Amino acid sequence: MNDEPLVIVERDGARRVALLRFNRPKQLNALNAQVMDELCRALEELDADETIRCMVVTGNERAFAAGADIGEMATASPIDMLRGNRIAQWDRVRRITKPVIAAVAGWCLGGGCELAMALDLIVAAESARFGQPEIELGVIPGAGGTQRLTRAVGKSRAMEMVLTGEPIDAREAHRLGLVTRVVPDELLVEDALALAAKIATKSPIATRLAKEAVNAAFEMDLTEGLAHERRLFYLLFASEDQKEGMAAFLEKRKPEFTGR
Ligand code: DAK
Repeated sequence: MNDEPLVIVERDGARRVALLRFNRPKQLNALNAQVMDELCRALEELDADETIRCMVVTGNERAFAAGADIGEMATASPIDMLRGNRIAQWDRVRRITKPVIAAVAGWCLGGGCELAMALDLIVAAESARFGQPEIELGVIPGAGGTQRLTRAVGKSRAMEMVLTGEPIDAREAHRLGLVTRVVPDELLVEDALALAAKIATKSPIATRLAKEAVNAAFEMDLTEGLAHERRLFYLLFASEDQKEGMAAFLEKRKPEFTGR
């Protein structure tokens, strides 16, 4: 194990947000088991922390993450891949209930791109490059790249990216709907944190269920998804935040959401 943290966590208590920064710059933040473990632990800890309502995951100016660590996988057998806890780690990311924003500058490749897509939304710096280059390594994406990318950008574009391994730039990613916005590199982290802070002013119960409902759109057909959404909607009427939100509107004041 490395002594230095490979994921650095900074909390902003006043804005109720946290920033998680990959710290493996020499390897372009390649996601080895330790990085993934630290990321999962930090996200789970923040998910359980009532003082934090939204998280941002970022890398550095050269890379969000250039993929899973190729050195770790190069000589692996299928059984090594199966026995390692890689899949469990990726499932842990999916189980985070609070909104998580990916703030991407530079390379966002392979598992890095899959991780960004597994989070809730992506803010890109102008320098961001998204790609699934696994085909160059004689494999295919294995952590959602053929599934989430296809849902995000459509079959033809996903096919081209997965079959050629060629990356797309931030503008193209924005045009295709893979990212929510493109900002100058020097403003990336502050922009993503400001977005997180805005989300953090909402009811944390409502943001949690909103995340669950939007994610359900990827997993359910329309009839099932609409029924699921309606159940979550009804459930919110059991919250103090729903009473507060509607009372505040009628009293023409700002709501104070407590997460109860
Ligand atoms: N793994 C390990 N090291 C990496 C790396 C990676 N993915 N990417 C870069 N590095 C290292 C380089 O080896 C180099 O190390 P030194 O030689 O300095 O020791 C250092 O980072 C700087 O890289 P370069 O010298 O190559 O820098 P350049 O600017 O010239 O090129 C690049 C940047 C991003 C174009 C290039 O580094 C590159 O092509 N990197 C590999 C990108 C790639 O193929 N990524 C996909 C990996 S496969 C799963 C979960 C996850 C996955 C699959 C399954 N399950 C849960 C089932 C994911 C798979 C993948 O991501």
